[in-house]
Amino acid sequence: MRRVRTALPVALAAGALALAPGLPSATAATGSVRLFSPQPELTMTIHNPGPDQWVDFNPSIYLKAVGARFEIDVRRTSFSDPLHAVATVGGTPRTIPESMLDGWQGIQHAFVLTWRKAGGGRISQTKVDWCPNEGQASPLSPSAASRTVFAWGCGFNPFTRSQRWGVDSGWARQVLSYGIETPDTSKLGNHPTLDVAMRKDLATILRIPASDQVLHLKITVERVTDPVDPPTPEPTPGTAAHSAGSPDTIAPASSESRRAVPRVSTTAPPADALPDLIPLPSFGMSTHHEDTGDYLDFAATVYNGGKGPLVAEGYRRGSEPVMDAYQRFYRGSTLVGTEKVGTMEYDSRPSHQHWHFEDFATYDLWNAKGYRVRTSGKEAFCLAPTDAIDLLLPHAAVNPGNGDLATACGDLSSIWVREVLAAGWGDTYTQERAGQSMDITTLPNGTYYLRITANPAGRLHEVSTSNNISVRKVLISGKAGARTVSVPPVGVIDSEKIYFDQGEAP
Ligand SMILES: [Ca+2]
Ligand SMILES: [Zn+2]
Repeated sequence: MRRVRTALPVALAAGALALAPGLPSATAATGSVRLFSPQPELTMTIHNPGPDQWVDFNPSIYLKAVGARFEIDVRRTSFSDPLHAVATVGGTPRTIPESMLDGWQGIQHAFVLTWRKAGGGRISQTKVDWCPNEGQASPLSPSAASRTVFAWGCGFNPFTRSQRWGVDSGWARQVLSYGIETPDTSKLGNHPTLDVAMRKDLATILRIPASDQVLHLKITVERVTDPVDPPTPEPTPGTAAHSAGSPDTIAPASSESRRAVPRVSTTAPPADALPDLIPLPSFGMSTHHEDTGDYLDFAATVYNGGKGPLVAEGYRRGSEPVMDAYQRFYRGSTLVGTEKVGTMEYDSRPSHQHWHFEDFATYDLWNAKGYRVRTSGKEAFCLAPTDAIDLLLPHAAVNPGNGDLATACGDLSSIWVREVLAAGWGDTYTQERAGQSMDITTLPNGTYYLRITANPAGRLHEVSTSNNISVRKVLISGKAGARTVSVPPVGVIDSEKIYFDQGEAP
């Protein structure tokens, strides 16, 4: 079962912002970052004022990078080291203390929001955490690069190793939009103001001039009563083609005609294009009772710490639910090698219904005496980059959504699939059902070791297989029907607190 992140609530089209960039030439030589609002005068709409009201308000605050890329690099050298963050503005690196970070999730209390009545009296003040990669990113002018290099979102895997956050030169990223906490609306009146201030020590690090550290927004509050039963709009004739599944998003049938099976290289795969599969310690441990059994549930991440993407392609054997799998090697976007690496099989279970690469990882439970007491057997996946694990690796794909090599897991009608795990990225699966989790019904209480082995059959070509096993110490206790599990931290990382506090429900 794949863990799915919550989607960006509001995604504005990049072209929808009418900005007049007017880049100041005085700062262009070294580069700078600036907070700005394209709409300093805003409307807040309170729908159906009263106990069932809802508030429509978007403060629309952006951070723009002028003249140079703005970047914050965060890394953890080992699981026993603290986070180390360096912000680069205009080419000058500056350390951000770990105490300012909200773990891998961004900057703690980055913005202070102060609401005032029309006369100036303060209504409320709140502090807002900030993931610098979370808002909508937009180019400021046609001369900016057409795509952002930064991935969407900050880190959330407890064993993340490095992250890159930032704004490309000539781009802006929304830092506050829908979803901010608004004060008691009965205290707002009709014309409140909102001051948005960056926290002072952060503004100093980012070299934002004092005059730019606070944005002053004038707000008009509008109260409306919506119709009780809004009629469902009838589809307008002629617009159906623009709904989901629009025919113009589906490639013409002719391009999906049977592909020739790739020619296998006669030379060894190029060393400088190899991936490196590395499992992280398992996390998100819990137990559940189902029918007459007790089960150990966990999440497992295998990431690619290598020099090139892991690219596996499947070519179907006629009408069988089997594909021959080939590993392909890329230098940049150039194909530089192909090897045959086993098979892919169609998984017809309801939550899958796509093609799985076989022999990607195995999960085993070992006891304290060194015997393997449980195995989950062969774990097959549709590989995909779910977690940004080590984006400061020299060959990491910072934003793999930018590239042409994307995962396509296919369906029962597929004759070809491609599954990709870009360098720097991990694929996390949670095991939480009978058949996926470990059956611990008859295991005595005690100390165990949960082992994840990547590339267990050694079919995939990679930089090294010496780093293909991770081990997590697991303490099992409780009574039949109510078993419990606990895990000691790994180095300084209390993964369970991080995982469950984030509310990252599987
Ligand atoms: Ca490896
Ligand atoms: Zn699947």
